[in-house]
Amino acid sequence: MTNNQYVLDFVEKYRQLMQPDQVVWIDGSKAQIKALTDEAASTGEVIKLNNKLLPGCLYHRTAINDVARVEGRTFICSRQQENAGPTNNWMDPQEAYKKLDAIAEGCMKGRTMYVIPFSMGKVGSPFAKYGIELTDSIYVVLNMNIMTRVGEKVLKKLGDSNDFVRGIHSKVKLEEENRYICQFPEDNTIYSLNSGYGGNVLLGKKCFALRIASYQGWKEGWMAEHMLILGVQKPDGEIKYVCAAFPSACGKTNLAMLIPPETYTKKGYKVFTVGDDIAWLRKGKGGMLYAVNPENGFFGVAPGTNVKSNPNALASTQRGTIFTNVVYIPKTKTVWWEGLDKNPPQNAIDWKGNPWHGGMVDADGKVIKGAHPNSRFTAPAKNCPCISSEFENPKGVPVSAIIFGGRRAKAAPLVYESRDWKHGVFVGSIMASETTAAAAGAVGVVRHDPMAMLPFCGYHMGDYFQHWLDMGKKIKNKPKIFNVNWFRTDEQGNFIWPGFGDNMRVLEWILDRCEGTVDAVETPIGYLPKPEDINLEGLDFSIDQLKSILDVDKKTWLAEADDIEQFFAKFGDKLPKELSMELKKLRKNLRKRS
Ligand code: GTP
Ligand code: SPV
Ligand code: MN
Repeated sequence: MTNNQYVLDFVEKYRQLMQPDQVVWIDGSKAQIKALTDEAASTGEVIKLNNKLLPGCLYHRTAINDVARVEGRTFICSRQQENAGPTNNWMDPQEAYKKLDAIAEGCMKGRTMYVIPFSMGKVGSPFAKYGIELTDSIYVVLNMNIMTRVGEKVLKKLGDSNDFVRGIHSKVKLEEENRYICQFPEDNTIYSLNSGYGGNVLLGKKCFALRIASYQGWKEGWMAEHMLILGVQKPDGEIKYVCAAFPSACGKTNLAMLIPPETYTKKGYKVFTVGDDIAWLRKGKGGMLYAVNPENGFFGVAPGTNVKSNPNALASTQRGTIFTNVVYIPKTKTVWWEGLDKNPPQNAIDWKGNPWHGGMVDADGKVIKGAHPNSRFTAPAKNCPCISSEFENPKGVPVSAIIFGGRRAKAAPLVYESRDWKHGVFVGSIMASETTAAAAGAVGVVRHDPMAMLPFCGYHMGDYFQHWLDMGKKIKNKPKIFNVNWFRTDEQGNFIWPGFGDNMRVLEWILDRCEGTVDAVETPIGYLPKPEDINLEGLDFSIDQLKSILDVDKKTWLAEADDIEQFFAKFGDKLPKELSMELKKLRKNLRKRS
C-alpha cells in the first residue's frame, strides 16, 4: 500500500519482534471492515446487534481487569526526567524500550498484526497529523475506523515523509502487572501492551492527540487540550464557538450536544457540536484562537445517557456504533445501561458476561450494576443530529470563550469569569475535581487536575502553564476564560443545579459577558453573575437556590488557597511567577473583604 521506507521499516521492525502469523494493512474499504467484523463475530470478540433496531452496531466486553485508563501504568518516556515533570510517571526511554520489547517479543504468534494508517484531523487539512498503529486486536481496528480517518488515503497524503506517529499495541496476555502505556514524545512513538480498553489502546486518542500532541504543540506553538468544542447559534443567526475543558466523565459530551430549554429554542437558539473530547488550538485569522476536533467519532460514557439527558448522543448510537461493557439482552440483541430508562431488562448478560436482571442484589443486599460505570459507546460523528457544519472545516472555528470546570460538591460556584488571560490561566491551573470511573482507582476523591490535563500532558506541567501564558501573548483577540461547576450538592448529597440542557442558561451569561452586554459582581475569585442575570424562565428553581450555588465562601477558599500553594510547590522553579502572583492576589482579596 505504500513505498514509504520509514513506514515499511517500522512495520518490519515490529513484525520481526512480535512475530505475527500474518500482516494485514487496513485500507479503509467497506469490504475489509465488513470482513473483519464477520471474523470478530465468528470468534465471539464482538456480537452483532439487532440489524433492524441497531443497524451495523456491535457489542464487546473487555477483560474484567481492563475497564478504564490506567494512570499508574502510564509513562512519559522523555530523555530527561525533568521534562516529564512532577505530575507524570517517568521511565528512561532506553530502559522502557528494553522492558517493552522483552514483553512484546513473540506476543503476536498465532495472531494477525493489523497496520492502521490513520489521520487525526481531516486528511490533507493543515491541522491534520498522521499515525500508524500496529495492533493484534480487530476491536481496535473497528474502533479506530470510527474514531479516526483510516486507510490508503492517509498513506497517500503522507507520501515519503517521516512525519508520523508510531503506535505499537498488543493485547499480549492482558496481564495487569505487565500493562504499560508509554509515550516517547521525542520519538513520536507510543507503545501500549497488555490492555484492550479504550484510551489505553485507541492510540490516536489520549496517547497521540493529547500526550504526544501537547508536546508537539509546545514545540510548534499550538495547543492540544482535553476540550469539547460547541457552537451556539443565536436568534439572529450568528454562531459563537466555545471550548470547555472538564476532567474525564465530568460532562463534556453532554455539554457539547446540549439541547437548549424551550424558552431558548422558541427564540431560535441552537447548539452545534464540533467535538466532545479533544481540541487542537492554533492562532488564526483576525488574531483569534481557532479550534479543530481531530477525532471522527465519540467514545462516550454510556451510563446516564438517555432521551432526556442527552438525546443527541443517544441518537448518535443508533447505527454503526460499538458498545463496550454495557448490558447485553440476548432475546432482542439490544443493549442497556443504568440511566437509559426505568425498565431494566429481566433476562440479560452483564458487563462481566454473567446472567443479570434489573434489581439484582449481592449477598449484602447491594444493587449489582449491569453496565460498568465506565462502559462506553463508539459512535461516528456523522450520526450526531447536531453535528456542526464546521466539523470538518480545515481552518477550525474561532473561539470566543474557554470554560474550565470540575466536579465539586462544594467550593466552586456555578460559574465565574476570570479577570484576564493571566488570571484565566491561574483559574485553569487550580482546577480540582472528584475522580471518576474513567480511570482505574478510587472514585469521588478530590484531586488537582489542571486544565483537565493531569493524565494527558506529555511534558512538564510547569512548562505547560508557561505555554498557556505565552499563547495568550500571541493571540490578540483572546477568548475570555470562565469556570463552571454543575455538581454542587445539598446536605443530602443531591445535585442542586439541574444541569444538562439547563446549562444553556449559564452559556448565555458567558456569551453575554463576551459581548459585554451583561454586568457582573466582582468577588475575590473573579466576576460572578448577578443572580437575576441568570435566566430561570420555565425552570422550577428559586433565586435562593441559585444564590446558594453562586456563593463564594471565604473560609473554604482560604483553605483552598493553602491547598493550591502545596500543589504549586511541586513545580519548583518551573512554576511561572505569574501564577504565584495570582495566588497571592487571591489570598489578599479573600482577606481584604472578610
Ligand atoms: P470523557 O469522555 O471521560 O472525557 O467524559 P465527558 O467529560 O465527555 O463526560 P460525559 O459528558 O460523558 O458525562 C459523564 C457523566 O456526567 C455522565 O454520567 C453524565 O450523566 C454526567 N453529567 C453530564 N453533565 C451533567 C450535568 O450537567 N449535571 C449532572 N448532574 N451530571 C452531568
Ligand atoms: C477519558 O477518560 O477522558 C476518555 C475516555 O475520554 S478514554 O478514551 O478511555 O480515555
Ligand atoms: Mn476524555
